[in-house]
Parts: sequence; structure tokens; C-alpha cells
Amino acid sequence: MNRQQFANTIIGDRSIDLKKSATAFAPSNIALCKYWGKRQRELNLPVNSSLSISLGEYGTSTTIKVIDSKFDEIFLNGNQINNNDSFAKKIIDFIDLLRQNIDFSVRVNTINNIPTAAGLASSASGFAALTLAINELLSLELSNKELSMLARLGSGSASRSIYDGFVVWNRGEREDGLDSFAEKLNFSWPGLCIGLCTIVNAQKSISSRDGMNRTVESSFLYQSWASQAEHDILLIKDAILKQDFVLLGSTAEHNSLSMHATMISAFPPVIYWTPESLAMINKIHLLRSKGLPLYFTMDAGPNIKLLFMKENEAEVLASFPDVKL
Ligand code: 2P0
Repeated sequence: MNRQQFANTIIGDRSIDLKKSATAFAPSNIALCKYWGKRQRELNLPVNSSLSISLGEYGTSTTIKVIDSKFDEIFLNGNQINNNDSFAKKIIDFIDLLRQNIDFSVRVNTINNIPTAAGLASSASGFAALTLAINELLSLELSNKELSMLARLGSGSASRSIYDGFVVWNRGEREDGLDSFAEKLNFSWPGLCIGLCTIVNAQKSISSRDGMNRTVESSFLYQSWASQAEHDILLIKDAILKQDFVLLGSTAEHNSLSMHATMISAFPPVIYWTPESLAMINKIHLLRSKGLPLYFTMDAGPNIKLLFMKENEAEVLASFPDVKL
């Protein structure tokens, strides 16, 4: 099955009522058990399941408006992007999948309140918000499960940004991808905090997509990564169920470090860390050795996300005054 056939299967024979415009918000998400590697590229089918927490009001707001023009117009944070730019192309390709043979053009306005492409997963919230906005624009009334599968075609991690709270993206087994979707875990953990430490607010040197493909192709550690991820996701679910912060923090940190170790063992290596990232990791470990329950996770970029409990917030802020909560 190709992407168009997959999108058509999800939309099925729903009747389409094209509105003039629609707006949707989707949160960014931070994976506690990471997605790193595809078993099938066309449909963004992952090797391993992943588990994330959504970031509340940090994310993407997307407005999509029908316009009287031959061409789509793509705006990012208020600036028009050339339609030949890879960012605009990905959005237009994605909308093409869902146009359903209706002849219309749109202006897409994407507003991120998180740094784009700095390891804070703006493509996740971006494709999730776009999927939600198109669902509204075409009056499709898709379920969250269906929305997560469509968002997955834009970017794998976008499947998780359809929901708030804790979210699991089940890897699925099927070749057609119809069992690879995200779902919300019905647990809340009000005292759990995520702090964003921006080390570099810049485009990354290698995209997640290229980085993960290279890792799958060339790392001899890749199979161990996949086995560890399937093990870690069970531990993290258990930690959430029991509200066991040390189990959650230690498993998430170990998972992230193992993902980075696997990336570094690709060739050419995929290295997102900078000296500043490593200095911050050392600082976290020093504070932990002195008794502060503080852990971290890192994605495909140099930035660090701190994991801690509300009762330790003052101590964390004293050591990391620039952290964003
Ligand atoms: C994650 N990342 O689970 C992992 C951890 C980055 C590191 O999902 O190729 O942008 O579009 O499916 O979703 C980033 O990868 O990649 C990602 P594609 P995506 O959050």
C-alpha cells in the first residue's frame, strides 16, 4: 500500500463538506521511550513502539484557509515560505494526500511557539495540527485513532501529538500500517515536570529522518536498541501506573542515552550532542549524586529536557535559571 492508498483507506467513503477555513492546535511531545528507526519508510512504520508526554500549551497552531489561487501558500510564523522549499513541499505533499480530488488551494499558516528543528519536535506538533485542521476544513469527523494514523504519514512522532497527556504509539505488525497508531494512556501525573533547556536554537545538521535511516542501515547496535525500547516502554508504563518517579526518570534517561549511543555507532556517525549538552549532563549527574531527583532526556538535537517533580522545582530552577517550564 502506498501513502495515497493509505490516506484513501482512512478517509473511506466519508462525505466531504469543504469549509472556508479551520484552525487547530496540537501540542509538542517529548518521548520518554523514543522512536528511532523505521521498518517501512513509505508509511512511516516504526521498528519499536514509543511513549511520550505532550507539552500542554507548547506546540503548533495551524490555520488553513481556502484561497482563490492556483497555488497553495505556506506561511511559517508569519513569513511566507517558497513552495520549492522542503518545509513547504512536505506540507503541500501532505495536503495533496487528503485533497480527495476536490480542486482547491489553501493558505496554511503555521505558528510554532517552540523553536523549529532544534530537537523540540516541531514537526510532530506541526503535522498533528495540520491533520486536525484539514479534518475540520473537510468536515471529515475522523476518530483520534484515524487522525493519528494520518498524522503519522507527515511525521512519525506527529501520531502522538494528536493527544495530550501520556501517549503510546503502538508499532503495529501489519504491512499496510493500519495497526500502527497512537492512543492516550488514561493516567495523569500532576506533579511531574518537564523543563526545556535550549542550548542551541538552530536548524540541526542532519534531519531525524536521515539520521534514523542511517542508524538502521549501518549500526551494529541497532537490534539491541529495538529490544531495549520494547523493554523500556513496559517499565515506563509501570512507572506511570505506580507514580514511581525514580523508575520513570532513570528509564527515560537510560532510553535516551541508549538511542544516542546507537546513533553514534552508525557510520558516518549521527551526533547531535555539543560540548554544552555534555556539560549539562555532567551537571545533572552531579546534582543527582547530591540527592536531587533530577533526570533528563534528549532528542535529535543538542537540547536537554529535564525531568523532575514539582516539589523540587525551586532547587532545579536555582541550578538551571533559564529552563522553560
Ligand atoms: C521521538 N524523534 O520519539 C524521537 C526521538 C527524535 C528523537 O520522533 O521521519 O520527525 O518524520 O517519522 O517523527 C523525530 O522523528 O521522523 C522523532 P519522521 P520524526 O520523539
